[in-house]
Amino acid sequence: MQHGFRTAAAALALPAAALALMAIVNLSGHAADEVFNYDEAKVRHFTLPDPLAGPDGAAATTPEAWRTTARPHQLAVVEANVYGRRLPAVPVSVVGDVERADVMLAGDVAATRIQARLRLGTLERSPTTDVLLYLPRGARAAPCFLCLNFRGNQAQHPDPGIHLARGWVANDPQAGITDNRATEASRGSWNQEWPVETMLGRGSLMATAYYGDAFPDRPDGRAESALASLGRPVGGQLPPDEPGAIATWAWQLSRILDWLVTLPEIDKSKVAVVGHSRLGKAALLAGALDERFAMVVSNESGCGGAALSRRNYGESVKRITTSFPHWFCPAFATFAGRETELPCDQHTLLALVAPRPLYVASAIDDSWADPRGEFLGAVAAEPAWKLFGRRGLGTAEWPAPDMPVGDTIGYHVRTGRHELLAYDWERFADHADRHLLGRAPPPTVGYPAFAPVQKPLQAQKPLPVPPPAGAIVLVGADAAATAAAAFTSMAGGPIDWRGEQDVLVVTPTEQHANHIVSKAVFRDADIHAEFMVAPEAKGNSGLYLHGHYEMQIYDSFGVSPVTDQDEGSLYRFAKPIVNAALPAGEWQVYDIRFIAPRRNASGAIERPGRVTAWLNGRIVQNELTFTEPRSPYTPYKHGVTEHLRAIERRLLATGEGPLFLQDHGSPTRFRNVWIRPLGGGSR
Ligand code: GTR
Repeated sequence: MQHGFRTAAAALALPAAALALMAIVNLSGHAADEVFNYDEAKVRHFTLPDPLAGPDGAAATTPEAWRTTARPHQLAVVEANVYGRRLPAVPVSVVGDVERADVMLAGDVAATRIQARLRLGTLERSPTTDVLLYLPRGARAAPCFLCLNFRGNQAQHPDPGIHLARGWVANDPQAGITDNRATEASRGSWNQEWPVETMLGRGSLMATAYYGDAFPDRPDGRAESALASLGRPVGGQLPPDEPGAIATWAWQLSRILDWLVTLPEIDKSKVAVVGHSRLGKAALLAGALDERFAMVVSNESGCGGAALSRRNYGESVKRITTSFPHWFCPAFATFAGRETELPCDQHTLLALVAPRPLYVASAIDDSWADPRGEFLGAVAAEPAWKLFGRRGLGTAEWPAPDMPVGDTIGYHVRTGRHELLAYDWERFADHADRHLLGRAPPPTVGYPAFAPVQKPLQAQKPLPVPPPAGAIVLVGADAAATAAAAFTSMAGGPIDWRGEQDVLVVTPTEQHANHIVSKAVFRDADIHAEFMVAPEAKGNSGLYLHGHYEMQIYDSFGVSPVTDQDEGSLYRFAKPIVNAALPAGEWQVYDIRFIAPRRNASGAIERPGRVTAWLNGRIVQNELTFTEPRSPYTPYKHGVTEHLRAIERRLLATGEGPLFLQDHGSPTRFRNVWIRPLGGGSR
C-alpha cells in the first residue's frame, strides 16, 4: 500500500520497532489521498508570527516584558490552538515502597536501580505510573534525564528486575509485545533508544516511565487516560481547546518531576526532559509549561514538535490530525491546509524554553519529520534567547550531518533514520555539560553516527550492504581474490579458505587455529560482516576484534536464556541484549562499532574500549565497555606464531590491530566483509 509515510526503500531500513509504529499509522490513517511534498523548491514562502509578541502585538524588548506579558500570552496561544489548555497539578504520592537495588550493568558499570509507582492525584481512579531510574552507584545531587518510553520500562533495558508495563501496549511482535501486553520477551527490545551505561558514565541519572500509563496511544484512548480523573470530558464533541494525549504526556512528565525533585540522588535544578518523535512533541510542551525542567530536548519531533507547520514538507497538519485525532486539541485540526493562518508556529513553542538550554536533534533520512524545518524552527526561536543576552543557535546555516552546532540552543542532524541512538544521547549530555553543569564535555571522537542499515529480522534475506566510502573490503564480489589480497594465515602466509563466488568458506581444523588475519590494521572502526553458520561444531566462529575481543558467531537460534558465549555476545564480557541469532543455513549480518581501549606507555588500559553491535536488525551490544581480554582462546594464546607475536607487540605499542575471522572447526561462510576505520588511525 502506498501510504506516503516514507518511501518504500526508506521503510525497509527502519528498525522493527519503528515499523510497528508505522503499522499503527496505517491502521488509523485516513489521509491516503494526500500528496506529501519532499521538494525544497516547492516549499511555500511564508512569514512567521513574532514569538515575542504580547497581547497587543508589540514584541517584548526586555526579559521582564517577556516574562510578565509576552510569554504568558504566547503560551496561551499555543495551548488554545495546538495542544489544549494546560492540565492542573495534582498531589503525587508513592504507592507502596520505593525499591532501591544495587545492580551491575554491562561493562561492569556499578549502578543503583530505583523503581517507584506514583499515584497522580488523590482519587481512587487517579492513574498510576511506574518510574524507573538508574544512577551511578553512590550518586548524590546528580543531573537527571527524564524520557518517557513507548513500550514499557522493561523494553528500555534487559535488566530482569524491571517491572513489566501493566496496561495496554501497542502490539509490536518484534519487540515482544503481543495481545497488547508487555511480556518477558520484550525485555531490552528498545534498549538502543536508552543507553543507560553510557549516560551513567557521563555522570547522569536516567529516568523513564511508560507513556501509556497516562494516555494509551489510541484514538479511543481518552476514556482510559488520566483525563477522566482530572474531570475532563472523554467523549462527545470536545471544546476546541480541550487537551489531548500530548498535553497529557506533558502533564505526566511534570508529575514525575514532582517526585524526582524530592530524591536526594537528584539535583532538582538539573533535570532535563527528553523525548523522541511524538514524545519529543510532549517533551517540548512539558518544557514550555513547566520551567522546573532545566533543559529541554526534542529528538526528531517533527510535525507538531520542532518542525514549522507553515513549511509544507513531509508530514502535514491534515495528516497528523487525521492519523492521530487524539494527540492535539480539536482547534489544531481546523488549520489543516491553512497553516499560514495559525496565530503561532512551532518556533513559538521552542521560544517558550528560553532562556534555558534547548537541544533539537534531527536525522537526515527522516524526511517525514522535516529535518530542515526542525532546524528552521530553532533558528526562528533565537530572538527569545537574545532578549536574555544569550545566543541561541547562533547560525542560520543548516549544518552537515553529524556536525553539532549552536550555543544555548544545540542542534544536530544525524546520519540515518528516525530513531533515538547513543550518538544523540551523547550530544544531549554534551549540551548538559556545557549549559547545565558549566563544564567542557569530554573530548568527542567526532566520528560519524553509527546507524547501520539491517533488514528487520523477519525479512531473513541476505543484505548485502554496499561498503561505505573509506571502507576496506576484505571479502568482496570475488571472494577468493579479495580475501587472498586482504588476509594472511596465522603464520603470515597465504590463506587456504575457499572462495565460491562472493562467499568465503572457513577451512576448519581440529586444532581450531586456522584463523585468518587482516593485513589492514586499525584502531577504531566500523566492521560489517555477513555470515551463515553451518550445523557442524555448533556453527562456531567469530570476529576477533584486534585478535583480543570476540564478537561471537555460533548456532544460537532460539537459545534461552542466552549467555555470554552465544551469538551476539562479546565473548565472556557480555551476553547479547536480545537473542537475535537466525538458524543455521540463513544469512545473518553483524555491524559493529569498535572503539579500542587506550593504553598508557606501559601497556595498561587507561580508558576502556567500547563496542556497539547490531545483529540481524537488533541491537545486541549498546556502548558496552570492556577492558583486558577475558577469552582464554585468543589467537595470541592458541596456535600462536612469530607473525602473531609481532602483531600483538605492535598492537600494544600503537593501539592498532587487525581483524581475525575465526576457525573453530565449523565451515562458516562469510560474504561482504568490510572495515571502515574511524579517526584516520589505520593502515
Ligand atoms: C508518526 C507521526 C510522527 C511521529 C511518529 C512517532 O507516525 O506521523 O509525527 O510522531 O509517528 O511518534 O513515532
